[in-house]
Amino acid sequence: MSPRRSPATTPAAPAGDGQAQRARRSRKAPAGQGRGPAAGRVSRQAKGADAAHHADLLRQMLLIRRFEEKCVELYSAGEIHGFVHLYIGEEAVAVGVNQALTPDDAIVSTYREHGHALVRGIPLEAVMAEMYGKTTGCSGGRGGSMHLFDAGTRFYGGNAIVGGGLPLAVGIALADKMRGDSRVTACFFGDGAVAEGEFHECMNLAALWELPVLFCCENNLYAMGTAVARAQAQTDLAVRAASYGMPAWAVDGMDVLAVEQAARHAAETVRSGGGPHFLELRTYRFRAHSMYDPDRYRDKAEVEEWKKHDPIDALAARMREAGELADDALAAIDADRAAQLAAAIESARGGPLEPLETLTRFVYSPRQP
Ligand SMILES: Cc1ncc(C[n+]2csc(CCOP(=O)(O)OP(=O)(O)O)c2C)c(N)n1
Ligand SMILES: [Mg+2]
Repeated sequence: MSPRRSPATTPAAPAGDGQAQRARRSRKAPAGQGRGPAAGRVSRQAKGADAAHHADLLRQMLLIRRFEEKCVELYSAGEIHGFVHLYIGEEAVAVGVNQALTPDDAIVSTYREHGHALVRGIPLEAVMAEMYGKTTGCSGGRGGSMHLFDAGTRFYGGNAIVGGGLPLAVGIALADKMRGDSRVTACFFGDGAVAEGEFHECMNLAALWELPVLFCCENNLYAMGTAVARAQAQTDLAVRAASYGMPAWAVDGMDVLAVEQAARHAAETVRSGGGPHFLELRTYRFRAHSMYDPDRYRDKAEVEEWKKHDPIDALAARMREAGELADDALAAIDADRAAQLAAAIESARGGPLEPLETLTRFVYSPRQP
């Protein structure tokens, strides 16, 4: 079955009967996502700041892309094992949303979380070592690709259960609210999670208790081999969330600036006590579901069509047009990334494996006095 939506990305739009719901909760109407910087004259200084910001976004997306391309090589060479789910094509989502978060905020993600972990600031060496299952990895080598974790940066997984991160995020947000902290928990999950019962329980509780959660649904049109249109009666996923009385928006997830703008607006309202906010980020994975997946459920032509909307190429083109990207800039960033990755791989290869004697550590929590 072919998906109902074409790659022509939909401009941001409120979902469902959002107006009435927003009026009831007396929240401000969301800004027009997808618009560029404020119209009118832009000073040279502001232009310079924009250029530096765009370069930063480009570097972050390239870090994720090059990291994962390297993972493919290492996996094929038998150096890393287990399940590996690539985020290639979806980088604008993690990078754009992270712009709206502070170090005090929390992130909960899925098994497709390399990008979220890297932009959150978990050191590249610790992420790479985790891919190798070494004790120097961010999860002590016990998690691997699907279970990256780092309490220090408030990165609470890496969760392999579809929809499993949702109740965690709601719980973290409840704790923050009870403590009176003005923190946001950004919860990333796929379109597949929307079909889970816990999705609806979590939407309901978060809206009912006005919890500070930014729900980020990464709608890449497929849950493994099942197209959204085959599994969901309502394919506008933001409409599902809007029915719980929270502001819910669809955003072009291939446009990092549109994602950033929407996330900044949403995070601001969440942080100021406005309750949860839902973003449906319309995106696409260029690679198969995982390294094991032969990818036979979608047309090659569809994949090629979406690749024309590559978020990295799109930002680079925009920067070139604005005179913000020198001809050799991409090559220079890539050279930097290659050197960083080589060092991280070297360090991961040399890291120790967990010794057999301590293998069952952490299986049970120590007895409390
Ligand atoms: C509760 C549960 N059911 C089934 C699976 C098997 N499974 C792993 S990934 C996946 C698809 C999820 O798709 P989606 O939520 O759209 O995320 P995406 O992989 O597209 O990022 C499924 C069904 C699982 N891990 N957990
Ligand atoms: Mg999906």
